[in-house]
Formats: sequence, structure tokens, C-alpha cells
Amino acid sequence: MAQKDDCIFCKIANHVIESDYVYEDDLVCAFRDNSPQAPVHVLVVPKDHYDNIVDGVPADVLAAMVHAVGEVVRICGIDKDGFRVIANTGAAAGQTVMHLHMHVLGGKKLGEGLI
Ligand code: DGP
Repeated sequence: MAQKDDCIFCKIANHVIESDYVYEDDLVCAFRDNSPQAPVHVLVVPKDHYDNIVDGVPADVLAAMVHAVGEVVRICGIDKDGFRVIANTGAAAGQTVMHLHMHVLGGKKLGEGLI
């Protein structure tokens, strides 16, 4: 799997378009959401294109995303207070950018419901 020409997150993850990056390694990067829903709202995305979390994502990429979540919460200082990780999957779940991403949200008391 590689990049997709018309995908905004492919462009951001591979620095074709620059963004407000928080963390990066060989497989993934993390940058601040441009419509933040919490004081800390960061998106963790793979550099290669996968539509969503069940789109045949290799185990090393998934592991790199989970590792990146840990780095993001430490860097942003929300590791102790609690945070939320969300991967909206499909339009019915509110996925608007069809490139796998995990939202990392924190920095305030979050709502208690799941939906
Ligand atoms: P979702 O609804 O789960 O697909 O979330 C997509 C998120 O991506 C949404 O919170 C807004 C954010 N987003 C969309 N386009 C851009 C962009 O060009 N730059 C950044 N930083 N965030 C974006």
C-alpha cells in the first residue's frame, strides 16, 4: 500500500502539505486537528494509505500508531489526566476523511458517553 493522490492525509503525513506536527516516525505521524474538539486534539495517521482500521492494515503499522498515541499524550502532557482515542470508521460513524486516523483527545474533563 502506498499513498493515494487525492488524499489530504496522505499529503500531510508525507509533508507534501505541512501541518502542526506533534510526533513522527518512519511509519506514522501525528498532527493537530484543524477543528479541535478539546484543548488537545491530535490525529495519528499512517504514512501509507488505508481507508480505515479494518482495511488490511499491517500489524507493524497498527503497533506504530499505538506507540505514537503514547508519545503524543506524553508530549502533550495528558498522559496522567486521562485521554480518549477514537477511530471513526465509515460514514455512518462520522468518518469524513477516508484515510485511517486515530483522534487523541484530552486536556479537559471529557463527556462520559460513548456516542
Ligand atoms: P473524522 O470525522 O473522524 O474523519 O475526522 C476528521 C478530522 O480531520 C476532523 O476532526 C477534521 C480534521 N481535518 C480534516 N482536514 C484536515 C486538514 O487538512 N488538516 C488538519 N490538521 N485536520 C484536518
